[in-house]
Amino acid sequence: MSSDAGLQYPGFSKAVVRRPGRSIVFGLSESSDKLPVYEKALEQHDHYVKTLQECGLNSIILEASEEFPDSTFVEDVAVLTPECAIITAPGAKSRAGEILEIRAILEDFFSCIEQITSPGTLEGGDVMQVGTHYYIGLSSRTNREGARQLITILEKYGMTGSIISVSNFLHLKTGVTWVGNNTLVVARKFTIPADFKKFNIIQVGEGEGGAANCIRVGDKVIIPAGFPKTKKRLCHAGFAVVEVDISEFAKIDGGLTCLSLRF
Ligand code: CIR
Repeated sequence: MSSDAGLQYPGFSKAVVRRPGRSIVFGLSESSDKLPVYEKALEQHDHYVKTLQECGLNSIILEASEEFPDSTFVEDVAVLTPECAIITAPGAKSRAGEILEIRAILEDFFSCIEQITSPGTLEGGDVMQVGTHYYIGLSSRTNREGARQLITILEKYGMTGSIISVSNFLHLKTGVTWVGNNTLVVARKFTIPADFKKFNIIQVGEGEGGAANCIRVGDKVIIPAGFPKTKKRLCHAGFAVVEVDISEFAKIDGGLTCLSLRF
């Protein structure tokens, strides 16, 4: 496992995204009473997709689904690996139906599709890939059975997984993301487990909790706009940083990784 820690970040070439619908105002939220403004969310989403494209990803843009207010957060409904796609079993009841359409989309790109099944629950925001190893957060959305099923699937394809407890955060990747070069970006409230001691840790700046959820694409690290201290730390560590404003999505607990499935 430790040999995976220094691996190059995977060379993704594509991203699946789903445009937000007007129903985004009904998205689940634990952190704020503020409602996203639909028009602004659309604008920010366009800019997000453009940034992924500029970083070299071809985008597969799905139409909005009004039926599922949180469906723009496509990351939660699948875990994509180089060997297979795994359709998840969202722990949030209102999101369970989101998995149906995503399977049909992914069938065009993956010959092997697996599925997490009840009583297991798992959301992609709880899965952090580091090389061929996947850290799985146990959260209010992902249970031990869901994590166990995912580890069994990963092992079937020659990959590995292990469990990390998550508290204080919606998902594991709300508190920590891997940006390659053996480096994790970590929120200040995130309790660093012993398993993570082998990594270089970049702690986000004071008052910049939202900055822990970043995306590495090619040689760039995309961070949410408005976190200058964290940006400086990443630049200082040698990363090329690009900012994207996702303030409307943050109002309903969404971060940068949740808005795409990269593979
Ligand atoms: C939810 O609560 O499911 C959405 N409002 C936010 C999902 C964010 N997803 C993620 O961090 N992977």
